[in-house]
Amino acid sequence: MLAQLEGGTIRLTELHRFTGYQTRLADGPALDVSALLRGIDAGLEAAAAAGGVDSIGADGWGVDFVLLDERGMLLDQPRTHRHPRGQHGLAALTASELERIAESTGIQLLPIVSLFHLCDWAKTHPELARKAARFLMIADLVALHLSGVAACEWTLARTSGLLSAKTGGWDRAMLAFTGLPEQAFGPLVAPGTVLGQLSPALQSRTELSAARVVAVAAHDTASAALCLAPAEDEAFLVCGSWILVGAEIADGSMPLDAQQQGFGLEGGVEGRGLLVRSLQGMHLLRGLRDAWARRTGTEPSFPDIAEAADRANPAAPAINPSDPLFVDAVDMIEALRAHCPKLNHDDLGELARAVYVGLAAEVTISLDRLEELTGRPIRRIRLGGGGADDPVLCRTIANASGREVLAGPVEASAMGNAMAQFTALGAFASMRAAQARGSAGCDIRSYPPSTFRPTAEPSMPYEKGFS
Ligand code: LRH
Repeated sequence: MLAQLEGGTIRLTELHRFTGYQTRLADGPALDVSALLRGIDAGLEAAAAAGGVDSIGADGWGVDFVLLDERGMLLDQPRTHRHPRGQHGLAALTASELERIAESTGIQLLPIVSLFHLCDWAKTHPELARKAARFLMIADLVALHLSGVAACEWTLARTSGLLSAKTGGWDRAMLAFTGLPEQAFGPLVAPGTVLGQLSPALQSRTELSAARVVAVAAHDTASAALCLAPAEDEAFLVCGSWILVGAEIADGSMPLDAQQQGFGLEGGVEGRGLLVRSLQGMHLLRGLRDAWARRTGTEPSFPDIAEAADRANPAAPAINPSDPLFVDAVDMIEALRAHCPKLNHDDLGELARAVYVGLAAEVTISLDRLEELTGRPIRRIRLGGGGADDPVLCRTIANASGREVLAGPVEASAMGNAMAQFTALGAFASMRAAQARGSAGCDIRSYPPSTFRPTAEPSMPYEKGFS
């Protein structure tokens, strides 16, 4: 994304979009790092063609990581957070160890958390684990590729389950759980830190001239929250593969009972805390589209799926999207069938509606809990990410929760990324100033709640999903 500052507001233009870096090995889902970095380089070439840039920052999804040896080579092909090893790592820990992890780190105990993946990997690869010289999250790896500087950006490191909620630094007891050498966990940097310059090798390869590489709020959720800038009586909702429901906690403290209610404390800019509940999100609809395409030979578009859901039988059941069955479903229609045999699996609209209504119900439960935890009424929802482009999702959430949804921008993470860079370059006096002005040009759509609130029964008690 190219970000340009015009009269104090940020304009984003897409330069290059790519996929193809997710792959599947015999043991489960993995990442193709070469494909990812090739895509990044193609983006840099597009930036050069567009006239060059002053700075570059990488943000990305949480919890996934790489391990490098002392020559900087990958020790193993990274698996994604959907790989079953996370569940194995979590299951091997005792209840009191899990309690200690939750208390020390403030995380939501989910099998996707890096800590659980590392525990299992180190146990099954003891030889390689001894050679681990550097642990990096994926956006940190991209920043290393760009700048030659290996650093762990703080908001992203928070998702690893390896930082102390109290000190904000690496928690040595958690590092010991992983079974990796402590030296592999290098310096932590705050969002807004200038890491260095674009490496000379990349400059010549991509024809992009010198630019600063900035550590932004590298966790995409933190970048999105920065852009969405929820007020005291608002929550943020970032709707991508995962749906993150949250509120900002200015002093970074964790309300009592937050973890029992399914929330974790994540990191925002300037040391702010983000009280977040991670729910399975648009990945369910993407999986449904792909499974439907394989079955029928025609790929429905997302607007087609949304429209079919809108017309579907309103009496059909909804799903509980937090069923672990959906995390790495190879065939989403089969997963929906296993989860809820009562659904008509030959009716795309009915399946999609079950997902929409289930998502909206989970979001509503989360918002109600968030109100209780923070003691603040939530009157509006600032919704960013791909879901902001889906009127059926926005309307269903507004109606189910009884709260106005303000949808947009779709590229909330990229916008937050740009805010951190412009602040680091001195164009904004502070992150708050960037938040106040930066996204003023964005198109925000309002979905007021209707007075009618759908009441579909969930097909599975909500407590049964991981929460
Ligand atoms: C959202 C997100 C979320 C999850 C992760 C897998 O994009 O960063 O916080 O932890 O992806």
